[in-house]
Amino acid sequence: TQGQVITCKAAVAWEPNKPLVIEDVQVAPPQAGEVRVKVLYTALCHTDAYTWSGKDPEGLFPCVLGHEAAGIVESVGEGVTEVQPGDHVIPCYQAECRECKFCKSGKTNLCGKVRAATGVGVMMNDRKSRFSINGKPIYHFMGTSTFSQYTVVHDVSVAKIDPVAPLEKVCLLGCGVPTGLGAVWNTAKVEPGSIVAVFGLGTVGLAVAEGAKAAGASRIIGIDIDSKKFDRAKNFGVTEFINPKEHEQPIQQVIVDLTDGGVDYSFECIGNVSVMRSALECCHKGWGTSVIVGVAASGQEISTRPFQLVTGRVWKGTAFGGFKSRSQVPSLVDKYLKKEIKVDEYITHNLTLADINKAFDLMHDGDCLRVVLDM
Ligand code: NAD
Ligand code: AHE
Ligand code: ZN
Repeated sequence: TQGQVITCKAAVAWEPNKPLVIEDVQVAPPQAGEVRVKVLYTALCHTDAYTWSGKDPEGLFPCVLGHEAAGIVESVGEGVTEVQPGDHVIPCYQAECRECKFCKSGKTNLCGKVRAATGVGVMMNDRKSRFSINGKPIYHFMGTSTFSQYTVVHDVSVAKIDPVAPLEKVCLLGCGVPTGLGAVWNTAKVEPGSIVAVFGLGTVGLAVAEGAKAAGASRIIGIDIDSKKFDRAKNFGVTEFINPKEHEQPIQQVIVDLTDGGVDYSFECIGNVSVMRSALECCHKGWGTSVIVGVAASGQEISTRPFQLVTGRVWKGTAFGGFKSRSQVPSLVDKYLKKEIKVDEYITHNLTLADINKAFDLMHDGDCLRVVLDM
């Protein structure tokens, strides 16, 4: 198949909110600096649902969504040296070129090399898509487009992992789990003994709890409007639960009262701007730090009294938990193999690509964390 167009199945989002359609798509061979990957397993993340909804300013249609996956390199384009056909890989929506201003800064995991192209659904080389249906181009998404049996990614957007790792599990290390762990370890740098609040107990929030427990937090307060989430959350490290619906006072006040003035660290893992405010304002005066992890829709804005920051609270955000993708995803896979981090526990459902619309429906179900699709 090397050098040839591959025709395979992919779930195409033709329009916002319209059911995805399994189509025969043509996937062009990788050009210079590109890698064609046979995707074996992909999970669904709430960011896919967000873009599908039409609220993402970077959402372009028709497109192939998907960014949490694992697969095997099928072929590589000219000049690609770090991976070769047969390598097991995790596509990384957050690239790492190790050469740009961002990569060299030592201050961020964001990379500038291909971001301009991935934000508009094309590849960097010729600003065109590698996906088409009978000659009509279909946009890429987040530089990954994993809801396809084959995809083309930039070589700076693919992490080579230990071939021993079960791809049907480690696909989760492409987004949600690292995001939560890294928000705690890299962005907030939670110290032992800290009091932590986690808003939203989905995959990302539970990974925050897991990371906080590993970091030695003394209390991990989980906040969710669905009380059923608490039982499961205990297994991930949550020690106390609050349902804002069961309180008359603003939730930040409830938390401040429970913690002698506020928490040391808080994490918003929902994408709701009013919860982001609560998460900041439940932080302790003088040092409390709040990390925004959730993605809020276009047009939404955050607000608080500047006095909150003047008096020492810190507001931050994180993308992919601050992990440098190509360098650190392989180590996360190794940590999973050594049973130092959970992955299996976040998978609640397994389906096939043909059932992708059912998988999106399942995401609204309170019991659902990650659905993994066998491609
Ligand atoms: P999820 O839907 O599984 O989890 C959200 C949880 O929040 C649910 O348990 C829900 O019951 C709860 N919730 C909803 N409204 C609430 C409210 N008002 N108060 C308290 N709890 C509330 O989602 P997820 O897959 O865990 O993703 C969480 C967010 O993180 C999404 O916005 C996603 O787009 C974003 N995300 C960001 C990054 C990043 O790099 N920054 C990476 C992955 C995901
Ligand atoms: N296009 C969206 C941006 C969405 C966003 O913030 N994405 C996160 C990853 S979410 C993964 O589930 C991210 O890493 N952002 C950094 C980046 O470079 O995109 C919008 O709303 O505009
Ligand atoms: Zn995601």
